[in-house]
Amino acid sequence: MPRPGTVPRLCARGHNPRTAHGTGLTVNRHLAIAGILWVVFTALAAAGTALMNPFPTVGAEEAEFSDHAFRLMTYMGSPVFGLVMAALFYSVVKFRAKGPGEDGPPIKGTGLVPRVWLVTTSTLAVVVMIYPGLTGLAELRRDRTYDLEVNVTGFRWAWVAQYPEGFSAQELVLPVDQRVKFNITAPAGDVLHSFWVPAFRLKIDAVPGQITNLYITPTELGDGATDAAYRVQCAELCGLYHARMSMPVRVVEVEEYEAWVAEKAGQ
Ligand SMILES: [Cu+2]
Repeated sequence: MPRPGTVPRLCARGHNPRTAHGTGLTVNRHLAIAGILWVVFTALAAAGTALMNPFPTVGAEEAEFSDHAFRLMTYMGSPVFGLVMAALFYSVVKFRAKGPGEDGPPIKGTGLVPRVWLVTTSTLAVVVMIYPGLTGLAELRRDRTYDLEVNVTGFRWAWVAQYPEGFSAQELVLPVDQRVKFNITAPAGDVLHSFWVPAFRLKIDAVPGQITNLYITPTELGDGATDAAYRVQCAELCGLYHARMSMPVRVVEVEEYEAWVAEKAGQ
């Protein structure tokens, strides 16, 4: 109760400042409920991450690497997602407009909450740039040894693979468990393309007149005829037939690969 002679301070809209705008609850109470919602939404997001498998076929060592990074970042994003959803959901339910023309009070972002938010999300962003970002990139590129070298050229709108034996093919056939160095390019005067095999995850630009490299070790047999993850797909919008700029990939046993090479080279 206010002491006799004192007038309880009211906000501009006539509400008691200790309760949040006519909801009858104190600010602390609102924060406590929203906090519980935050925990619930975070748990849901983390559980979804643990249960989901959104990845295409894992066809190479490098794919596991990439999937691990993706999953880790989804976990790290769960509390951020949970907080946004809790604030959104709670506001929609509790602070819903009572009628047309009613507007909420303006929020001035100079308090503790926006500062903590800014520092936390910036820190998270910098952390993922370093790990798994830069450290992962360094690890993927450290080993420059390879068993097989294949040149791949992308142009509007197809791919061609050139093998060391001197023949070229419009399918990419690779021996399983052999580390392959790809030399990727596009003809001068063409446009940028991007070499990407979903089953291998890694992706790199095919730049006209330049050579870029990727090192990939396929670990699972696969065939583009039955699994769309086994295809070279252009991943850089390059014109009218960009979406159809693909080439099937086959990962086969070493003996089968050698037989295929002998057959192609003998033609
Ligand atoms: Cu392209």
